This record gives sequence, C-alpha cells and structure tokens, in this order.
Amino acid sequence: MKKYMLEEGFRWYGPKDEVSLEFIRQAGAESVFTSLHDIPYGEVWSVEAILAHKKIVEDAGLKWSAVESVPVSEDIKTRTGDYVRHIENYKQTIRNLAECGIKIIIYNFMPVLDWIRTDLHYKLADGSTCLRFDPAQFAAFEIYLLKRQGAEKDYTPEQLQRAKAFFDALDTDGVKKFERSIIDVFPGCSMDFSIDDVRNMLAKYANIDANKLREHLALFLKEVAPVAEECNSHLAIHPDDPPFDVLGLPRIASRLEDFQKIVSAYDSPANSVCFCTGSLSAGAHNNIPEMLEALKDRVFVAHLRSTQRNSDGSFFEAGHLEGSVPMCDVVKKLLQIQKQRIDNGGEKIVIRPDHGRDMADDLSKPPTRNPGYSFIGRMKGLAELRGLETGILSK
Ligand code: DNO
Repeated sequence: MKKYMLEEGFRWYGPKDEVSLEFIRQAGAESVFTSLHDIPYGEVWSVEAILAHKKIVEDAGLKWSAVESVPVSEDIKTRTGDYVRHIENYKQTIRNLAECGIKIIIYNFMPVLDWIRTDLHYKLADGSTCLRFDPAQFAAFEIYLLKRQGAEKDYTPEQLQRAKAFFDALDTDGVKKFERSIIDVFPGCSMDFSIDDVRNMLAKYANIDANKLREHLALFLKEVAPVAEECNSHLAIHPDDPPFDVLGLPRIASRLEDFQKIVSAYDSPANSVCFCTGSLSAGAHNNIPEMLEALKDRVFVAHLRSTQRNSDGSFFEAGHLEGSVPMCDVVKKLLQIQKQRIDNGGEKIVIRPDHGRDMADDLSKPPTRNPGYSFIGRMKGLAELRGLETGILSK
C-alpha cells in the first residue's frame, strides 16, 4: 500500500522553528517543505546555503521535498526597480536547487501581502483556536488604520457597522496587536512593515489592474519556467489566500479560469500549481474536486486543509476533514492521479497538512511565531489525512 500513498510532508521553518525536525519525524512525515528564510527576497540562493540546510534536514532522517517558498519580489510583481536582476537571480536559484536535487518550488504572486487573516487566535467551542478572516474586521483595518481611500465602497453597510463596533472596542494595545497580525505575518520572517510602508507599496499598484498583473506573471513565467523545464523542476504557484480581491488590489490566482490562464502562459509541467484546498475553499466560487480534475496534469504538490465559510462573508479554518472542502473526494482524486503516474514511472505527489489548530499542549506554549503552524494541531491533521488515505486505498 505504501507504494500508492501520497508522500507526506510537513512544513518546517528552519532551525528557528519551535517545531523540531525530530517532532516532525515522530508525526510520521517523510519530508519537509522548507525555505531559506534568511535570504532577502530577490537574492540568489547559493549551492552552499542550500546544501547546509539540506544536511540539517537529512541528518534528522527526513527529505527536503519542496521549497516553500522562493518568494517573488515586489519588484518582479510590479516590474519596477531591480526586477531584471531579480528574475536572473530567480533562474539561478532554480538551477542551484536542482543541482542539490530539490525540484519542487512553491511561490505566489499575491501583491503586497502574503496570506491574510484578521484573527490568529479565534477560539472555538472546545477551547482550541484557529485562524479566521472576517471582512468586517478587515474593513476596520482598511478604514481606521490604513485609511485607504475608497475602501468603504468594498463593503456592505452591515459590514461597515460591524467594522466600527469592532474597532471601537479595541484598546491601544489591541489596536497594535491587530495591526501586526495583519501586516506582519510573512512566512518565516518578519518584514517589520509599518502602515506607511504598506501604503507606499500599495501606491506602486495604482496603474496595475488584473490584466496588467497577469501580464507581469506571464512575463515572469516565460523567463523562469524554461529554466525549470531544463532542470526537470516544477514551479508551483500557490493560490491567493483568501481567493478574492483585498486592499483594492487585483488577485489573479483565485479561481479556475485564473489557473487555466497561468498554466497556458507556458505549456509545460515545469509551470504547475500548488493545489491548496484551504485557500481555494474560502471562495464559494471554487468547486475544488472539479478544479483538481481540470488541473490534474499540473499538480505535483498539494496543501490539504479546509475552511468553514459563514453567511456574513467570514471564514475560519475548520478541521482537516470538516468544513467546505469535500476532503474525501479530493484525496481520492489525488490518489487516482498519482497511481496513474506511478504506474507510468512517474513521481509521487507530495502533500502536507496545511495549518492546524492550537490545541492541547500547543495552548500552554507561547504563541508560535508562525500562526497556523502549531505541532499538535497539524499532527492531528496529518493523522486524519493518513487515515483517510489508508481507508480509501484498502477498499
Ligand atoms: C500560509 C501559507 C502561505 C504560503 C505562501 C506560498 O500559511 O499557505 O504562506 O506558504 O503563500 O508562497
């Protein structure tokens, strides 16, 4: 059966991660999704730095299966400043990773901020906590902190009312924490952005609409995907999280049509998709099993988690087998796609349980630097997914 099981990975934020490689191995993962978080966006990852990181992973009895992520700089997304040099550097990083045997590279093309939530410790009835996004709270951020012109237009009167009530109830410390939880949650590092930094970054998008941003992504792919192809690597775009426009910015990896455009920008398995069910599920427009079927030839890596959408537009991160994602259908489909590949001499699909609740002993520790990446919550997710797979395969 092992032959047809998906490859189980776990995210590891490097030596500073509170969750050790030893624990990750004990959770039963075979490999890690990890990155060199200390290298500034846009710079080359040297072979030496990659090998040093790889050795730490391998010494712990694990494999480095996917890079999450090699970040795409804002200069590349906006095609300003140093973008030509950054693209050349990106190509070199792809080559250097391939030389070290690392062939899956996740990236995203979300403008300005990476993923966005408004509450990093949303308490559920059983006392565990999870990540949550509430458009009314996000409106409070936009209107009262960022003071983005015209932001009100993006919200309903009910949301605006809730935004005011939410913001009025915060004390000074609460305001600071709220601000940080929105603009300072970059994966594995703190950018220490101020509200003014965010405003300046937003200003760079004044003349970039969805079509323009798509064009920038296509131009980037036309340069880097051929290099990945030569190296037999897969670049895998991560969906926008959440999969709808925020901050008045275009988001172009949010629905099936977006991904169809992206994969056709360069027709090769080197230009692929990181199938993140949780991100996609926050948009009611996405039928996840249908999307997987449509994109199956371009999926080599997946993040498995779910969200629960509510009628007020908010969502929270549900258990891995609960919420809006029909996880059983998704895992069945992944196993089918993978079986065909393995029988034709191809590779396994690498998955990881994405996010997890803070629960049990997670709650007695100081909050992790990487919200959503507790140990016990993710281990539970992985165990549930492994059980689901085992059940499907043994039927
Ligand atoms: C959040 C993650 C994202 C993801 C990047 C991929 O938990 O899903 O940070 O790793 O957006 O580039």
